[in-house]
Amino acid sequence: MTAPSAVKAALTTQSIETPSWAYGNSGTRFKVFAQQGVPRSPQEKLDDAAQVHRHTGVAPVVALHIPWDRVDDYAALADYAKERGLRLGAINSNVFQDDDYKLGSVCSPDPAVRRKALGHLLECVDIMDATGSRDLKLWFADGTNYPGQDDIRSRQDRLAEALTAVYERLGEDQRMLLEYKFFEPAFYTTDVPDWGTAYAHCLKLGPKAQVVVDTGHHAPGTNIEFIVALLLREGKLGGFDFNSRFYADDDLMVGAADPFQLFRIMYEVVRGEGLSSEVAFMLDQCHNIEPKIPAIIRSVMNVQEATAKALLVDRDALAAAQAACDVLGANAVLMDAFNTDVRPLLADVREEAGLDPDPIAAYHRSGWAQRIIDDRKGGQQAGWGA
Ligand code: LRH
Ligand code: MN
Ligand code: MN
Repeated sequence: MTAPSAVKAALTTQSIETPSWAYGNSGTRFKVFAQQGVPRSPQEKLDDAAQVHRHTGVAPVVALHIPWDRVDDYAALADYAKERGLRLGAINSNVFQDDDYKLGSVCSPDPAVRRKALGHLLECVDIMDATGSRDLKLWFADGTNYPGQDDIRSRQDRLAEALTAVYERLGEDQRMLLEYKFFEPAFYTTDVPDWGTAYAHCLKLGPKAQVVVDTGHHAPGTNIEFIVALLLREGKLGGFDFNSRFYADDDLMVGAADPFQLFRIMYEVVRGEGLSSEVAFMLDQCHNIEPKIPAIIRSVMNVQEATAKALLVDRDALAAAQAACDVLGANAVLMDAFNTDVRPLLADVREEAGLDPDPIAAYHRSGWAQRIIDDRKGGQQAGWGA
């Protein structure tokens, strides 16, 4: 059994990156239900992220989405984050919210559109230089809706060309994380639909290109932990976009739909030494109906709980059972860890770090929720596209 002190030590080193867009308003294509007190600027999103970090102690990094978080001075935004005990994380590019991208961005058949998209990606690297961010996250909405609409292979060539140009622009310590998604908004072909396509491109590009696994981007029933194990084994797992799904790309709180799946993923991370590596543990969620800050705190706690359970797996006993071909015994070792209530352990971890053992209760007591409702009057609330 892993010593509780080792489990606690590993838990305090984990850092969970929260997405700026989760603090803003979001919804479905049917309706955005605006909430009171929602940030009106990237700075106010950072103010909220600082509350998440204040109560959890493990969320010091915030991912930005460009142009949703466009500012005149990115270095000043990084300073603003630093003053609040935060740092800016992945820069998420956005080549999907412009009329020009109707037929795709870097894969579009139109060279002018491809140039525009590449220009944006390169601008994102400039922003990384200013913010000190390590990661550029690339997700392409590119694809086609109808058979014959465009040439599948030519689109791959165009993709490779753009990725190569971005790769060559990366600085020494910068990485590009290529995200895949099996469908939506394209419904027939998607140009980066799966880990295999992302991996093939990243492998050709080189070590600074890594795959990002958004847990909501798979067909139902996909064994995501297998993908995680494989990518880690190949040194190609750049990070996660954590969220959960019941149906499609639901972007619900991570661990809400299937905590067992999250545990299995985190077990493969622990098994593959991913906790102590460069893997970025990012959230990519939208809180459409629930209050945003406590939902993000809950998500951070869900990742911590899955990580704690994964760390508790008795790996010696598991290896012994596996070597002895003891199917039921091996499965029992894994299930023992999953069925352990790790909340007291995490409460200890927090108390030892000088935090309240119950981050959500502490947030509610802090008065922040009322303060932002009172203070954030006027102006345009942040949301998808703002
Ligand atoms: C695409 C995606 C990608 C985007 C984010 C807002 O579905 O997962 O990561 O940048 O949503
Ligand atoms: Mn994502
Ligand atoms: Mn998504």
